[in-house]
Amino acid sequence: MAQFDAEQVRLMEEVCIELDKDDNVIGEVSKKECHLMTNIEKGMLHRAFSVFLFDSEDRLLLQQRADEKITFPAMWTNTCCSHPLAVANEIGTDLVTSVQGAKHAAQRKLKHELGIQKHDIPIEKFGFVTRIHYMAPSSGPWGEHEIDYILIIRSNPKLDINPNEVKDYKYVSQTELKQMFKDPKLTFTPWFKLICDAFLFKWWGSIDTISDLADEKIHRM
Ligand code: DMA
Ligand code: MN
Repeated sequence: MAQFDAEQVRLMEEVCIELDKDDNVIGEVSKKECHLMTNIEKGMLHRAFSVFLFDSEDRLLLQQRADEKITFPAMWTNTCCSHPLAVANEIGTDLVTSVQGAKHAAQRKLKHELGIQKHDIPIEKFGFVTRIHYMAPSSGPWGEHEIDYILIIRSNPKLDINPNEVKDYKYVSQTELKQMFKDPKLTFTPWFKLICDAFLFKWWGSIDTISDLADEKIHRM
């Protein structure tokens, strides 16, 4: 790990939630162990969340991951992604409590990555839409294999960017995002592309009534 950023190496010690393929909690495992392809190839799966934050002009806040990130560095992606941890207010035992846990984790990481204060992102303003199960290799020994809780929120937050996490950010309309996808100089995270291709442009335009589109399914992608 000597070649990696010390702070990102430290964060690899976080304790993630290990799952079976139906999203039942089966254990606790370090972020590092969860993201090694050798473990993923044996079926190891963990819980994650992805936030899509839209401003009052219906633009989506994107971030470009920092060069320091160990997985998927420098790629453009949705507002914020991370993992609910195996701690009391983030781990859940059924779908209702797991969704609540993902929202608490989202508040924690929106603050850590983008400096967004809780009053700009109150728990009750997050809408849960669905869960996505996907696997994607990154570079070297690293990859992702997650059940990802998709959360949507409307807010015009004040930002205070953490450069160890985020290299750049941008608010985009649907047209601007489609233009970005055509730019060969830009790269995007695999989960963001999957979610855009399957769902995002259907959700966009219904952000304030997103719970009407919610389901209890786990979409295997
Ligand atoms: C992991 O995101 C979560 C998903 C949905 C890929 P991440 O690599 O940005 O996690 P962290 O910010 O905790 O490093
Ligand atoms: Mn992960």
